[in-house]
Amino acid sequence: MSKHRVSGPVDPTPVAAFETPARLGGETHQVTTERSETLTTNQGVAISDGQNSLKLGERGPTLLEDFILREKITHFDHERIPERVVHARGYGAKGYFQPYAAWSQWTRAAFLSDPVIKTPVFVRFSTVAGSEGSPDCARDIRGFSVKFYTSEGNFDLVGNNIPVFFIQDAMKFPDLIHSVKPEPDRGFPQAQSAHDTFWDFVSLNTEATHTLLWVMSDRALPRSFRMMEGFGVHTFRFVDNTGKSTYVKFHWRPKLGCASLLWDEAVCLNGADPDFHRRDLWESIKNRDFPEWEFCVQAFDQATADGFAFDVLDPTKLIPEELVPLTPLGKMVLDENVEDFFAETEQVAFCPSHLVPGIDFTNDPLLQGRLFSYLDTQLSRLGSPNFHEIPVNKPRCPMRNFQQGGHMRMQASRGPVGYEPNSMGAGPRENPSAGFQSYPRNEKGEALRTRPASFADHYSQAALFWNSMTKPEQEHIVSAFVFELSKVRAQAIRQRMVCNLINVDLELAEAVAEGLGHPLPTEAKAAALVAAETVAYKHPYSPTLSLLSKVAKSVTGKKLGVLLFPGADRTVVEELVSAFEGAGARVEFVGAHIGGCVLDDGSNWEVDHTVEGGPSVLFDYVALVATPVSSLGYLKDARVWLAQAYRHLKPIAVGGTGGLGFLDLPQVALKGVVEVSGDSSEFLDLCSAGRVWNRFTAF
Ligand code: HDE
Repeated sequence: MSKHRVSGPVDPTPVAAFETPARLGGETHQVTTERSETLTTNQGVAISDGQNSLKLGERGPTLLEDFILREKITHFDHERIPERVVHARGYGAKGYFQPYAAWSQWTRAAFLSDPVIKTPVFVRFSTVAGSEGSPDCARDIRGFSVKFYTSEGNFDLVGNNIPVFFIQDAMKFPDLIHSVKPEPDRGFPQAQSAHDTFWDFVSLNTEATHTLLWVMSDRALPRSFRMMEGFGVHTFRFVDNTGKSTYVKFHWRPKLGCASLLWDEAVCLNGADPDFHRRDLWESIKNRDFPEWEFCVQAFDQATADGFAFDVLDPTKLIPEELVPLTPLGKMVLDENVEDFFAETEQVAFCPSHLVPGIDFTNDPLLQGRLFSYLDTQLSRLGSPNFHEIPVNKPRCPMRNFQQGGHMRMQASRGPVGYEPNSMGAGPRENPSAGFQSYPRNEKGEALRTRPASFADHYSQAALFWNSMTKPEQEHIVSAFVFELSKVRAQAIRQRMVCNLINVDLELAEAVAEGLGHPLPTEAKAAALVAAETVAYKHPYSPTLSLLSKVAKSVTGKKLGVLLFPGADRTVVEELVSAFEGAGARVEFVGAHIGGCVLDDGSNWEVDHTVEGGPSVLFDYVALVATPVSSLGYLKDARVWLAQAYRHLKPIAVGGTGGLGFLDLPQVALKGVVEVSGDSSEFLDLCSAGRVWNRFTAF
């Protein structure tokens, strides 16, 4: 009960410091006139007046000699750097990685060699298509980038929350991104794939079909970064001390399980709180609810790879876990928020080419292109080949070579020798045993611009994904296709896309066609069915692909919103807080006024939001503690608040003297709605089970 403060009457005297409520991090913001430090220019010169520029006479022109004004404005003018061309909208946090055991049977990487080693990490989550100021809850793939500051140098694992990608060859990346970004003539739509150019491109490039199914699924609407899986996508290699190579696919598994938003919820959230995901991450770290992931690999050898009906170098394919199970290698915990968003999250520079000994690339043609692209993009974004000297990018192990000069060079050269080898005994030397050695691949062949035949199957794994979904997940995929394609102006594009879907599943294609109101052309149907017979690879069902199968049966890490009415029963309020906080959830209060809500015992209960500022969409579960004497206007707001939660299939509790009668609903509609009084265990159980999926079948 301790965290929820009950305040007395409002003190009208001004205060020198204000606090964010304990539940939101309990920060103290100082508003003090006492000077602890002197304001200075960037040259360290103390500033006597920071409010007025230097003028000739009281009402005269500003003088050019005002170096303090010019320095301040010049710095301000240059505050922005180019945003990332993709993944511009992102949020970072810091933490550590620790292996569960020594993994030397697979890799010589030091950070995986001993369970006592804690390696610091910086992680950045992002959306792909939107610009830096776009909303968090857009339908999109999420970036999941991890920088491991290992004792042997930085290892960047720059992955996504979806295990496959749209294209097979780096050559197509600029086209893909141009198609999803705002159309160049009009500059919109922002952060959306629901427009002609994207669907034109992906319907012409059928290799995108598998990833499209993922992006139309609930995976593209994560509830929280903390409840999202991560994937390295490409096949990488581990290399051990003897030079033996083992293929690996990297996976991150969230400790809180997976959870996603409904489409309508995401749309509402983008208005109610465009920072929903970043706020969620920041608040949970601030509250010491540290997000955690298990780092896992699917490890396999060449013979196993040769036995698959797909090519492990094709980034549009995953390896079903039934074929190669996951081995958890260790855990990553994020326990520190960034101190300065720009210095860290904006300036962090991830490059898939940042490897450490013991890890190596494969010939995946998408990965090969990325090895060039990221270093190149940092030069234009951060403006200097010295971006590795920015603290967030700097290795935490000794770093020494003979590179010199360049914009914003920080590191001073030592002595007269700037080259190697040298005979003057100066500087670092190569280290053949500890140094990075590329895996000695034995490659030969002609220089060709071609795609291997082993990359030609574009549909089998899309079908596998579709078949592995539960009923609600399949319905969401259909609705997403219908929504997105309904925004496409060109009918031919809509038609082409629906015809492609016949190759995945006839029922899927028919459902989308019906939603759009376009009948499926009979010839396309017949041709696709014949083609389906010739598909080489058939893996009918992989339960681990379903997100719903990974939802944790617990309220831990989730949020309960309690709507309070004046005169609400304090014992009910306290019971909810103790039950939900005890189970690891957070509880926030919504009231008519931000100044608090007076409860039945006369105390003033602190609230976090007004009804308008705290719509029910912000919460996973909602409760209403009502009284029969409530004001009519507020009652109307409360009904809208609840109706939205009801529509979003959220468990609902109604407590206090108002009781369930308040809702004025027929008994049959009360699916997932319970009454709470002295004991909220029934409500807690309901919430632990997740959304009330069968609510609408109740009618
Ligand atoms: Fe990226 N990608 N990408 N990408 N990507 C960038 O690098 C690129 C791809 C991913 O939090 C850029 O620093 C090419 C796959 C993430 O800072 C850029 C190709 C995957 C992030 C770039 C791909 C990713 C980026 C933009 C195809 C999942 C955010 C800014 C050959 C495995 C990193 C930057 C962060 C960012 C290029 C494909 C993930 C332009 C050319 C596949 C998570 O360099």
